Amino acid sequence: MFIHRRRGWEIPESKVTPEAAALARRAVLGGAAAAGVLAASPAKAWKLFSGSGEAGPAADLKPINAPRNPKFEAGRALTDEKEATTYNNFYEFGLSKSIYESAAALKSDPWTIEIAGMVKTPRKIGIEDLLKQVSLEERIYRHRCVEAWAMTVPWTGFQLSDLVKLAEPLGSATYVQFTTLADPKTMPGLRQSWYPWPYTEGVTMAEAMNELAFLSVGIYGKTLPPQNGAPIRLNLPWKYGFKSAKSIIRVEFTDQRPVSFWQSLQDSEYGFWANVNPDVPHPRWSQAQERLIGTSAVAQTQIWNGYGPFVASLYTGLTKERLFA
Ligand SMILES: Nc1nc2c(c(=O)[nH]1)N[C@H]1C(S)=C(S)[C@@H](COP(=O)(O)O)O[C@H]1N2
Ligand SMILES: [Mo]
Repeated sequence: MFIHRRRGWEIPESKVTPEAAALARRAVLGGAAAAGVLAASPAKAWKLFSGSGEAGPAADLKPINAPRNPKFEAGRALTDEKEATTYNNFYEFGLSKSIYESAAALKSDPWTIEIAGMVKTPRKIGIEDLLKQVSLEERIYRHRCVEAWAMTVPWTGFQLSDLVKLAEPLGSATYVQFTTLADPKTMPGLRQSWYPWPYTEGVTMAEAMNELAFLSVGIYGKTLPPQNGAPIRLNLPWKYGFKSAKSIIRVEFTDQRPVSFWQSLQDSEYGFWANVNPDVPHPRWSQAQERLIGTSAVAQTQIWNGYGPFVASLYTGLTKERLFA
């Protein structure tokens, strides 16, 4: 099931999918369109998601012509688009990296996001309505999976802080929790009923307001393919990739720290903060280096995935917190 590729540096094959391995240790696995280029102005962005009919296969992806924000330079080559769209983690569609074909079943149109919890007015908002109220831009971000591989991807989207402002949270809200789609009809992974579906993630309000926190609706200048989390997913590039929840259907504001999908499975390995740090090993492997997918290169991992100037100040004083696991 897992394709073995030769690399200059490797973690053992048994550890290539450690998130799956965490479950194996719990002895559960053995038991069981067409449109032309659209301007990225708020007025037109919504057209990306309305009236196109079927969602899914690569052929239906629509170009998005959003300006690139030059502030976010990756400092390394972009990952090949084919690699970034065929080597994925999306457990709702299966445990392997090759879920892109089964993910084509994801129905991302129509799509509604529920704004819930400690907000002025809880409500549901269609993605096209949401996109009328934001401006899209492109950002190249480094992506670092906890499994010690990495990519460099051009995302199209808007700051999470824009959504937070639209949601009008109460002053007492201190965390934001994201819930993602769990549709047993289209997601075969959900048959693995021992997982705590739906996949959820959470951040502090301060993290959500940080300018790096991004909600993406596209990659490589097109709408998101299903396997990358269509139609809308998080990107928190200073944190391990599992924090970047795909296919978000609900955003809840709360004063209780959310317990995420991975955290409830194995808190010691996939904690709440999960900030990238080369000096804090995963309990089962080093985090000092990362394989750059689609190449034979290995890079030295950087603290905060190299985004310290943007985010380090969020964490001053949090000495009692396990910030890096
Ligand atoms: N809903 C959902 N979101 C998810 C995951 C998942 O399994 N389900 N996997 C996470 C992990 S472990 C990683 S590394 C990234 C992978 O994103 P990519 O496939 O777009 O590179 O998505 C994250 N978001
Ligand atoms: Mo990951």
